[in-house]
Amino acid sequence: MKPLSECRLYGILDTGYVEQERLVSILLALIEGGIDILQLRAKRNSQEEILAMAMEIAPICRVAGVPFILNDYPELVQEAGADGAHVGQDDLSVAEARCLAGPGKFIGKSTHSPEQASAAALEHPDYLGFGPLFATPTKPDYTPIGTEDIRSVHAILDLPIFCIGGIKLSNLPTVIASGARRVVIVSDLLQAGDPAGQTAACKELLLNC
Ligand code: TZP
Ligand code: MG
Repeated sequence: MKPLSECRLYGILDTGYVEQERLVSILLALIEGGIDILQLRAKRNSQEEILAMAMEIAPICRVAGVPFILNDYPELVQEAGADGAHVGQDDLSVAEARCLAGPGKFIGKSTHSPEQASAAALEHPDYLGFGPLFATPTKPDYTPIGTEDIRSVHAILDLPIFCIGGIKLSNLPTVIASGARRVVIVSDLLQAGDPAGQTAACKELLLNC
């Protein structure tokens, strides 16, 4: 499995964009395009549905060498065969999530300001999400934080930081020029006419920075 330090492009299978029947075909397209790490984010599905989807996704990611992260539900990580869980500011602490997910699993944490990022780093997650940089329909209730703090957060914190929120192929050069090394892209990959091609184009920009 790819180490997190080598992961640059984080894809999310968000069931708000992808209906269950298309999950696997979109996943295969994201893998073909070169995503380095994948999350299942299913805010409106039951725990049983999430487990069923995760058990379908996990072996595909395993074969591809792509770490597979569950949004929320660290307690399902073992049963689902996932590689970790992602928690938000209002969720369990990193330590609690780690305890539930079990040894050797990744725990990531969302942050929405430099202060939250510094505080979260003290919990020793395996990686941070930092954003939303821009307004995004995927997380509509959050105020965008812009790109100006990206460089300073990277200068202070020594762990993988994935910038997130409203990032698209079209604005990725600006995000990279602002200091980002890793990004999460959701809707711009899932809604693309050619998700594999869109993923590959984003990956190429990240590899050249
Ligand atoms: N957390 C902060 S922004 C966001 C999440 C889950 C959504 C990112 O989605 P998109 O479609 O790439 O803007
Ligand atoms: Mg959460």
